[in-house]
Amino acid sequence: MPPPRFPTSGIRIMTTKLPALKEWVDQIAELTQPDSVHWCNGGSAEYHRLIAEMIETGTLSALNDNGYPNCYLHLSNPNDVARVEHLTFVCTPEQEDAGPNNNWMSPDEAHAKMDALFDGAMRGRTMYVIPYCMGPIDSPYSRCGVEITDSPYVVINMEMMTRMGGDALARIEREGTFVKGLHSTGDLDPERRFIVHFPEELSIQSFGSGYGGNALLGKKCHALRIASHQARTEGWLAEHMLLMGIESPDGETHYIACAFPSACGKTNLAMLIPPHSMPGWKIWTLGDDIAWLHLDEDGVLRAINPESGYFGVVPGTNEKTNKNAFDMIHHNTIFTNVARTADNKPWWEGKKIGEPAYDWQGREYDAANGPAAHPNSRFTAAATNNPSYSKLADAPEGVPISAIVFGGRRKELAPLVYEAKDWQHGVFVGASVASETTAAMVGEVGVVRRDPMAMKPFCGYNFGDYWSHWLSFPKRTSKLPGIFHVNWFRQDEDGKFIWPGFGENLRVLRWIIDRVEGRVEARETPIGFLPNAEDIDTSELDIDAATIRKLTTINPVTWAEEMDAIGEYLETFGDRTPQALLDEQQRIKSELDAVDWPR
Ligand code: SAT
Ligand code: MN
Repeated sequence: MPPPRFPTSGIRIMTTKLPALKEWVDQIAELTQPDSVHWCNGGSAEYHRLIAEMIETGTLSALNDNGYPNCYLHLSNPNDVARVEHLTFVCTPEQEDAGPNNNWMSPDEAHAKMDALFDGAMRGRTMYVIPYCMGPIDSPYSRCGVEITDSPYVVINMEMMTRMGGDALARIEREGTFVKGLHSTGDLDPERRFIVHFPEELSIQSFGSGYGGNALLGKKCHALRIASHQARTEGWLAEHMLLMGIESPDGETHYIACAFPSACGKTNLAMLIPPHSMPGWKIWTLGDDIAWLHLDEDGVLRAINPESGYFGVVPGTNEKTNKNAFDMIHHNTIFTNVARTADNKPWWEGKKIGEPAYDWQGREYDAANGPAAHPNSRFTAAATNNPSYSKLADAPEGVPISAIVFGGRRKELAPLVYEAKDWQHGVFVGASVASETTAAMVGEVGVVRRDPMAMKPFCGYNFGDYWSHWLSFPKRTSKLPGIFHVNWFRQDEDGKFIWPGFGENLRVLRWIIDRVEGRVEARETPIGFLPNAEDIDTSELDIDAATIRKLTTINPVTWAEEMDAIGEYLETFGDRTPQALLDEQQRIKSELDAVDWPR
């Protein structure tokens, strides 16, 4: 065998028995011209060596060992701190197949553009080859990929977020297929920044950004955009959902999957600590961002979390809002774009301890420059660091799902919780989710936009076809879970949240489980089943009856307007919109106009 054409970085020379993988890696090295190629094995020696190298180059700095052992801080280029939806493309041969929900470029144009950007892009850099597995390494539901990147920051994040290295490579070699992800930070020029997906080719190319969702290609690019396409052809669902187990005092555990848009509290809900008034209840976290849902042989919907770590929003995390996360990020954590105290500890708005000396751009802190930590600053931590980690997160067969919960950030309109009448209505509820935008993506914050199933930025194909796929499940099983909608974010006229949220949300999840188990009555309204106010446990809460009533009733006039807006939205998908959703919209609209339903 001839010697490798590119020198390796010397720690461990790995290559592969799989010709398709070897050829692809060679071809990318030829195109990008790195100084060296490093195959990542995912071990802790590799992790620590990369950390040491990054500290040396200034890409990373160590935080105070006293209080934050094994914690590091990375500061991004200030122009590169969030996902860039306007620079993200789905490249299907036909534009219709990407749908109005995606930016589209023809595959030929995208390849030409990306080849030009990647040409020689890794000169002077090391090219890392990261074999990874999304999901438990021995699960039939898991899928593998290989990310090639020139960013050591990406490597250490992928190490926490995915099962990466030798075992993943062995599975890839066994199966012979993998998703190809190519990434370079390029020169971080926003004018030369593109994240493109080729679903038919099972490949992703990302250039010009080092930020989370743009650069950790296993996450949104693979586990949602490419996987949603695969899921459609293979009969499963790849969703933007947290996954959690809720154990009652008598030891009964229900698993639920909840879809909320980015930075709407998925991580907080997934790891919540039960309120004082609910002794004996326990929460088990399986995932905080992505769930893959499959029907098993018995027709039961089961879920796995394809990830193995969290890339969570830091600001607002404290002992009260999320004690599990707060404790978890005191060790073995990578912080991105937080501030620092004078004694080199990480600091963020809402931490409630200490004060900032340096902001997220490394400048001396000055309140006139805005928040000390970037509003979308993040922590990366391994899931096993979480005190509420569920060992079933590693179970190859996943967990059975009792309820699917949709939600968004709505200061008005949407009640605290309601239940869809059946699966078809539930798909309509998911399709009509709207939420105020957050700092997780570049753009204006606080604007209400439609975000069906919290998948607006992540569905790799036409939403019309996606809804049809969701609607096809009752043909295959009679054991589907209940579908619900929640809204933790209702505000009063002064802009104050009227529901306490955080751990108290368990009170609402309890109602959901009681509904699933048929243990509690509800009021049937045109939009679904609403709780009777007395069935939401408010013991030990400082909340009055009028507020609870407001949270559990709907305004028929504003809801009729909402139905018109949903109808208009659905029509933007033309003849791809399933008739069943239009029927639901019509039914609800006309029922709202009638007067004889319980308000
Ligand atoms: O940037 S990520 O996509 O990883 C986080 C998020 O926006 O949900
Ligand atoms: Mn997310």
